[in-house]
Amino acid sequence: MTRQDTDAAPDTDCDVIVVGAGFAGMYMLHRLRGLGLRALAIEAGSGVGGTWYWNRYPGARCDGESMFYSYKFDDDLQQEWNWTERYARQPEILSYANHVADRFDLRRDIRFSTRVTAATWDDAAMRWSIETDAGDRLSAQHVVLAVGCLSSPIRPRIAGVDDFRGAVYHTGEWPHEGVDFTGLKVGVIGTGSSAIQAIPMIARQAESLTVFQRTPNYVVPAQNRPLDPAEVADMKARYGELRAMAHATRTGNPFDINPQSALAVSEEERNGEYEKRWQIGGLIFMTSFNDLHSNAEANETAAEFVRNKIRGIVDDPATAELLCPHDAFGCKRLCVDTGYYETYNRPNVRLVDVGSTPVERLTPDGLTVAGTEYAFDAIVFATGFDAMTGSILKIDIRGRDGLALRDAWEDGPRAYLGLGVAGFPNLFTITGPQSPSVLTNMIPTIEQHVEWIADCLGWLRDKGVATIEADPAAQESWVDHSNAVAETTLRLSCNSWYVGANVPGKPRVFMPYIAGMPAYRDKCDAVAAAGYEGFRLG
Ligand code: N01
Repeated sequence: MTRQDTDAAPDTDCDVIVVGAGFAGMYMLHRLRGLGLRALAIEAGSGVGGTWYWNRYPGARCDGESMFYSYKFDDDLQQEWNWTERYARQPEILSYANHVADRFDLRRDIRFSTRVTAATWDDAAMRWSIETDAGDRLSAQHVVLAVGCLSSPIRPRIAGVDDFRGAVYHTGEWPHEGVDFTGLKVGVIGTGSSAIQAIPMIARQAESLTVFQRTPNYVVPAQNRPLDPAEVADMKARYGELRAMAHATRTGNPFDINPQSALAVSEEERNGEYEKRWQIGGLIFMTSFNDLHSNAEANETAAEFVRNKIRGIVDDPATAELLCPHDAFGCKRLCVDTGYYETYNRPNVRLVDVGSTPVERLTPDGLTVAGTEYAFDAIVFATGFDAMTGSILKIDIRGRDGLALRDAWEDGPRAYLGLGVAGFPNLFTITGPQSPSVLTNMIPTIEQHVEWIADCLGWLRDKGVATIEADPAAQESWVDHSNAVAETTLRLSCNSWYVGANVPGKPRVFMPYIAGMPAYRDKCDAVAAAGYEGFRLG
């Protein structure tokens, strides 16, 4: 839709427009109401839940532990909700999101099935005008972008996509009614977290499954299991203490962090530590030693441990070697599975390397790689997202003097604390670039941002301040610091979505802030305590 005449009268006036009604948007709305502000959330989906509304592929579940991947802001809420598995499945997380929406009566202030298309700052009025694909015209003093970090699905530009006569799916836009693959020949493109969860499930249904792998990933077992009600009751009795423990870690997860170097112990002791964590299951493997992300030699010990696991699980040696990753361990997001490697022992599953020879094109019957045609009834793109900036830049955002955010971020995103952007007054991002976001347990991290923004808006109102905007010098200094910390790690050494490498033409910038939540939180608190130091107040 085209940008409307900015002089036309808005149909709704608010104090704050929140874009998105996932876990970030829902809590933001709740806190804004608590401040007595008039707030409205705009959501593209027909329901709440964000990521968990869209990602309904078979096997979708969170790889953060459910007792911790949940809100902690309301003790009654965390006491009354009962998680049934160590890692919750997508339908359970979506039910939880709906429960939260009902419990706090959020839906009356959410406009569903509506996508924000443009937001324009009016310097004279000191307000934002917002347009949507439903033709709404809204005005607000502040805008909060709660659009999610992995919410803009991408399909690779492969020739002939429209030629294929079978069904095509993307894991991030899965049909609500589900897909029955029984008796079908299925191709899956991609081997990231989504594919690794979907592949074992699809393999059980399909007549045959062919996986097209460009880069193998490190995968550790979830060791998922039902939660015992007695265990849940015990954890709930100690929830405050457990949450505080998680809060103090870099990622906001309840991980036992080994303070030793992987190179300071014998090989036997090192492998014993890896084996212990492999058996515990999940992302706790990442904290086996303190230098896995900073020291290449230490990193290689973890990498080789996982490769040996793959060689032990996968029967066919050639397939096992193809599945062995050679990037630095943990450079790409570590994947957590239930039966992923075992799936390659099934007679109906095969792996095709497209790292050396890419998928050439889709044909009416399937796709071709290196001159060989593979015939399919259905193709699943598990090809990921334009992460962290994709959903923000889809909106035509214009700040002071008509500055387009797309232009301001032409060389990569630049934001102060991942919360505000110079040139864009009264605009906040939740879990935005240059904040810890995707490197942490997202729901508690969302809570920290929402609470900081709510406190800020309350403070501005009490002081009679109309505008707040990141100071360009403070922003540059924060971005430089964020980049400098990233350079001390091995995370820049591979082509991950963290650096935008999965999107052709996207500037290569390590987008999240990697120094961890405690350091980040202290900085945010100090900025607020100093009267929002580094922001210009008007
Ligand atoms: O996406 P991805 P995802 N030809 O970008 C491949 C979170 N998440 O949806 O590595 C062939 O990781 C691409 O190959 P390469 C989590 O943070 C969490 O799986 O770029 N292949 C890669 O293998 C995760 O990291 C959970 O070489 C192509 C795959 O597609 C993030 O979301 C569950 C290709 C994309 O993997 C994204 O995960 C799911 C091409 N042209 C997701 N283009 C849990 O909590 C791309 N690929 C469990």
